[in-house]
Amino acid sequence: MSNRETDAGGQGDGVDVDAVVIGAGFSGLYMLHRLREQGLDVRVYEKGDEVGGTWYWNRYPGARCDSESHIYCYSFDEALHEEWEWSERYPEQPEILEYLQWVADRLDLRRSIAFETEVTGATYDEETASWTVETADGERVRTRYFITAVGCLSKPYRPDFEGLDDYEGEWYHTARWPHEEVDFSDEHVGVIGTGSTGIQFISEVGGRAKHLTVFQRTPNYAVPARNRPLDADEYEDIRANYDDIWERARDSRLGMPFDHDHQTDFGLSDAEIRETLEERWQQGGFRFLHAFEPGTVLSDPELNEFIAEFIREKIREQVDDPETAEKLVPTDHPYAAKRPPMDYDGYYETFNRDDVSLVDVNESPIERFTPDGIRTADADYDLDMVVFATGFDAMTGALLALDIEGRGGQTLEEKWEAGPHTYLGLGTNGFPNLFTITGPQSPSVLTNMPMAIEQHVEWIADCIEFMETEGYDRIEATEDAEAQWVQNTNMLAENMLFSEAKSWYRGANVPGKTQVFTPFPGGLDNYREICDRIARDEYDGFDLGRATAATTAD
Ligand code: N01
Repeated sequence: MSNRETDAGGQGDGVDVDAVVIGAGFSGLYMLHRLREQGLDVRVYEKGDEVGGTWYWNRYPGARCDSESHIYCYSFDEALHEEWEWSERYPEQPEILEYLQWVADRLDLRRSIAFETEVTGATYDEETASWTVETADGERVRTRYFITAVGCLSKPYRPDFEGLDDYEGEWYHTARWPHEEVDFSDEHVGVIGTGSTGIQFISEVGGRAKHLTVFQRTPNYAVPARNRPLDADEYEDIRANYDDIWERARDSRLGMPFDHDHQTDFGLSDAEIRETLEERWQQGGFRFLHAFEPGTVLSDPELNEFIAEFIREKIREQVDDPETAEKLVPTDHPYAAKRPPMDYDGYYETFNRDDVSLVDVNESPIERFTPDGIRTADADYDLDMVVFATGFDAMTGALLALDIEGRGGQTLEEKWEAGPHTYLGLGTNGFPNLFTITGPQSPSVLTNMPMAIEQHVEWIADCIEFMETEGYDRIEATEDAEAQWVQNTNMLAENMLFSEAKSWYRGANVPGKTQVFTPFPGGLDNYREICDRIARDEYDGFDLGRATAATTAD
């Protein structure tokens, strides 16, 4: 294999760099590291002025990861988890950001990253099997491999409410939170949205603001996280068992090393099911979802409804006012058919405070912003500040924003008009040498993300090594393999309860977006096996070849 790492100059075969990676979050950093280790010359473009990706942008009060810290990190380098120590069971945003900054320094990654550089376009050239990537500064760089590491939840979605321009208060989106501290103490604050983000924000800011008004459209099933500091003994235990922890996480449906108590509820009495759920409720977090095998929870309507009812009762117990409690109880979708959020600081109890109130915008829709606040169908709310916790144009938004043009001048936007079409979420027919880390139709957001990211990065790195060794310079998913993969993903989703929720998993949160279930719901363990088999079969379902120019020269 050629060692291509070069000084500033160009590459022997006419490209400027071997690989361009977009994004310097968990995926981009590891991709850069792996390819550099393989001797490739890699350039990373990052829009922010620091590494961190999601954890750079999402710095709203209360931002924390719902995956447990000891598994929300890289597993590929033992030294990294020997040297780093998390302070709490669930890591807070500043600590995750610090971790990624530390990794970037520890692996000397920064020298290959162009910060504050937005990629505005990428075009494929068939003759040379290369991509030309353009940045907002007008830089154009030619590369063999073009790898997106832009994250699944990185293009914020803000509803287009009438009158926002005339609103005289301050407003923020949680995913673009200012770097300076925002002082709520004297403010009447409104927050729109009660997804994972809204719930974290509300728990944190309820009681800190003079008054907090929560505008809720759909109530959610929030399960207690049971956060706490990690003590030295516990940490020692984690370190001593890391090999086993990683092996179990890799070999699991959700990328988490948790055992489930029961495969199904078959043969269990209601009292036994309740006892299991109660124990798991005390453990908290995603361990609750593992009371039963998560795939069963998401495909057995009766078991799911039993669990949903268990949570509804728990919500009612926590909220003093029965009318408010009923508004907070979800009834329109099965448990976990939308991403289940975590409750860190007594989310439901926040609504027992006099300085927090709940507005059900299903009953009384938001009509518009006024100069003083928000007008719903029933009332005007005077607000000094409004926070949009309204989520993301998920899974495809950030990819399509790159303005990617593939073979024959077809854009990715055109190709995905009826929803994303990929093979394994890694490649797309018509877009050779484009690899999409955690792309649509891969497990991504249905897992503990670092596990899914590492699997993708390693698969891509191995694929590139194979190409370099075998003398290929072009790889492209075939139309047939892609069609089958899309059909397979859709079929799996239709047989699960996901289809019963209007979620961002299906693009239902963004008006006008094509609605199709986007992540691969068959489990990270099964997905990994499929990807490994495809690699062993010399990339079955992909066309491997040489650039037209190279073929002609032969
Ligand atoms: O976004 P969301 P999020 N009028 O789309 C409401 C990850 N995450 O940022 O449900 C009124 O889930 C919308 O209402 P509805 C995690 O994967 C991870 O909270 O569509 N309301 C909903 O309540 C998560 O799932 C962590 O009816 C409107 C909310 O806004 C994903 O990010 C932490 C509205 C949006 O919820 C996204 O979560 C936080 C309108 N016009 C987040 N439009 C970790 O732990 C939207 N809403 C890693």
